[in-house]
Amino acid sequence: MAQPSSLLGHNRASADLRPGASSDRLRLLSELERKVLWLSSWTIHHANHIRPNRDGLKVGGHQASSASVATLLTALYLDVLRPQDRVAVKPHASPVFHAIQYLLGRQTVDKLQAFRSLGGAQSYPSRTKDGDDVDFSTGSVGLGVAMTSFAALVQDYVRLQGLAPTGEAPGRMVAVVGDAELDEGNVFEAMLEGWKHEVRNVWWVIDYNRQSLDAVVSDRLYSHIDDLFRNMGWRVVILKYGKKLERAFAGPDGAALREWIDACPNSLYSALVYKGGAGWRKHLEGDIGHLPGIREFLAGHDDASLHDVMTNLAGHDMQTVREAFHAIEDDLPTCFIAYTIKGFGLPFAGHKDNHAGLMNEGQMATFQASMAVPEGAEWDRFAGLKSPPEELEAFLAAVPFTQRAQRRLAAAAVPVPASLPVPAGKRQSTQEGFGRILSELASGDQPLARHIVTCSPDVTVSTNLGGWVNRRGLFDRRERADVFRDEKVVSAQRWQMSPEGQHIELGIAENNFFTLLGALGLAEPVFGARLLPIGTLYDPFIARGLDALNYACYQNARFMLVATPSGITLAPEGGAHQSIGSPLIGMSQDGLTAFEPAFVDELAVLMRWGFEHMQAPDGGAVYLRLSTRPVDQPERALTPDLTRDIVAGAYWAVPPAEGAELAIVYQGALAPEAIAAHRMILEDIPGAGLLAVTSADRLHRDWLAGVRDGERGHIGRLLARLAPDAALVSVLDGHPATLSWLGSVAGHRIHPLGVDHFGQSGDIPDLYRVYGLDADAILDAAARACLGRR
Ligand SMILES: Cc1ncc(C[n+]2csc(CCOP(=O)(O)OP(=O)(O)O)c2C)c(N)n1
Ligand SMILES: [Mg+2]
Repeated sequence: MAQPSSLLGHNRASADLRPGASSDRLRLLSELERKVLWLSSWTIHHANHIRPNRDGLKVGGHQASSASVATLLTALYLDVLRPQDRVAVKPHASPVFHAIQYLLGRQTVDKLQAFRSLGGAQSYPSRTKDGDDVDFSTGSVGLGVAMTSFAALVQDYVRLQGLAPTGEAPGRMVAVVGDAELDEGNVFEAMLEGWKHEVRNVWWVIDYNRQSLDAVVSDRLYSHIDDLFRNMGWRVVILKYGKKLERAFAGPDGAALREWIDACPNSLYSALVYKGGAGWRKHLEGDIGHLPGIREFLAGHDDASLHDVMTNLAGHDMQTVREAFHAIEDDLPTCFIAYTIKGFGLPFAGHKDNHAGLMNEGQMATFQASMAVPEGAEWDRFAGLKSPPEELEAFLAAVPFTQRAQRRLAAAAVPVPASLPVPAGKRQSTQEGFGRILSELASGDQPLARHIVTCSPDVTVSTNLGGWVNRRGLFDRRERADVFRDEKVVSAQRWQMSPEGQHIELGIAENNFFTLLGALGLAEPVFGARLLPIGTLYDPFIARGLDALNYACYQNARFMLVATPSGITLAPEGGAHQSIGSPLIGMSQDGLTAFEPAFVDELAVLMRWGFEHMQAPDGGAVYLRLSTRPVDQPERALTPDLTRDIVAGAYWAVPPAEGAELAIVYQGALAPEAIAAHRMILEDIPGAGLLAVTSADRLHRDWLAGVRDGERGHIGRLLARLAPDAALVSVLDGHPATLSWLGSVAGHRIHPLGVDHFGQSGDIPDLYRVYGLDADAILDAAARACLGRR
């Protein structure tokens, strides 16, 4: 069996010295582990074979993946974890997680019976949809793993900053990892970043069943996995063989048996696991049967017990697993590589096609009999177990993990001032305005600023966070000098690092950036600390971390994403950096409200709203798409009506005459072109309106909600001023579909301008001309729109 390159003797824990540990404990845990295996298998079976199926679709659920971690998860939840620990369970072990919570009285039978159906236990553990206290959702493999590392960083941050409840020991951030999850690059990106930040209190427990979805993994693949971890400062604990195998190895010619199994290719081992005792016997006889000790060993076991010994991998050996977990007492990041068998204890154990395999009725009946679960008692918590229910009940009631009723925490809201300062300046970009607003906040002593934490994937300075960082410093667990400053090298940036710093500087990996934003954005429920995370990156590179962004939103993490520069307006910076589809991402991403202000006063309004939205019970994350283009700022007062409309997503910059036949609609950095074109149009169409859109996302959402109620929302009310057959010309530096739907609101004809191809460097006049976004292009579109009038 392929194994990590070295087995460290000192990592093999030998005795459980924990107070209270006893053979009783082991007996009860082993019994409950059986029950967990039963309940998880039965939950999936019930959903697929017993519950009525209305649409003919496969329901699914993963009996083999679940069986693989029954021991590990039972040991963790029923013995090892403490209330402050937080866990990401590999997605396909959801039934095991729910079964354990059910045993603990934290999950209902109704939800198990409704597994994978509406309102039931979720297919993959979900912190927002499941009621049994999922800490971190999983589903997209690799992301939950990385999440634990960033959560550990956030735990350090809130503790060192004095933002977390005091008097609590730090929790361990634990990921139960499918071995194929390590194919995902984001896991290694997270490891590297974790190493830079010296993360602590992270455990990754790898369910090393050497099988993925399609296949048995290559023998060579994992030969260096432990080195990889060690290079990143992790302790590696390899759990390979269980007590029965270890005993066999200690017997006559046991060394040969160990050598045989160590050398056994993954696929042969898996095939023999599937075939059972006779298969083991044949191969052992053929390969090492000439040795007297092996002959004796084989003669001493019937097929069933031979199979039992040969499949006694450490990940299924409760005693070995407990010893290993309890042996860790420090906070060094620790990776447990636990050898397991996919489908352990089930008829398709080890079969290469078992990922989606389900026991059929006959196999389930045999399995049920072997579990001694009487018919009708399938959901019973203790049926078929030997220990008396009172003893099991008492054991479960004393499980350390549940000794605190509430593991989800709350923190008081931070007051948000009635308005944020609008930086003075006749001509500035939204990106510059953002930097100045934050810088202003940094120099004050408002509680809001204390709770803001910023982060950026190596674009802190180029996204204008420099002023904030100069004042608030970088976060590091240790005090670190700013060498350039100490050496009197002139620089506009002060990079003082300390535990008080409020900026977390990341390497370039955007996936890490979004995972960190997710972890920071869950600081309240997970660590009881109120954070207002702001993350900056270049708008095009949202795509680079999109799955992690989606993952953060899926968990209802609260953060402010500031993406700048954006679109083709970054002009000379080149075609590779142009973002076209990001406004559509902003519109379509659930849990994220997207804005694209044109002016700095709008930005101040939206940031203020964002800080409240990030804290509201029914709020969410916020995305601000900004630009580096300096534009003339309007001289105006932010009246309550204007403020409200900026937040609602649009306002009339120039209101149309009642019944006007044309309106120009713009979003973001193209305001000057729209304003110029509109001014020219007024000569021919004096009543034409100019509509400023600050959030296509909010307008669209409100419109859709209104459509359901027979109304047209905020945008419907605005457009009602136009003639029923009026024309619209919309323009933005992004995909035209962002605004083209406006034509449907009141049945107006629309000419949507925007960017639908990209990749060209240039200056703004050239690019706007080439892509058809300049004032001339808007005028042309308006003329065509008016000519095409019915
Ligand atoms: C990002 C992503 N890609 C693909 C999948 C589909 N998928 C689900 S499980 C799986 C293989 C998982 O293997 P492993 O992590 O070893 O878990 P096991 O089933 O062996 O417990 C794949 C490819 C997914 N869930 N997420
Ligand atoms: Mg696997």
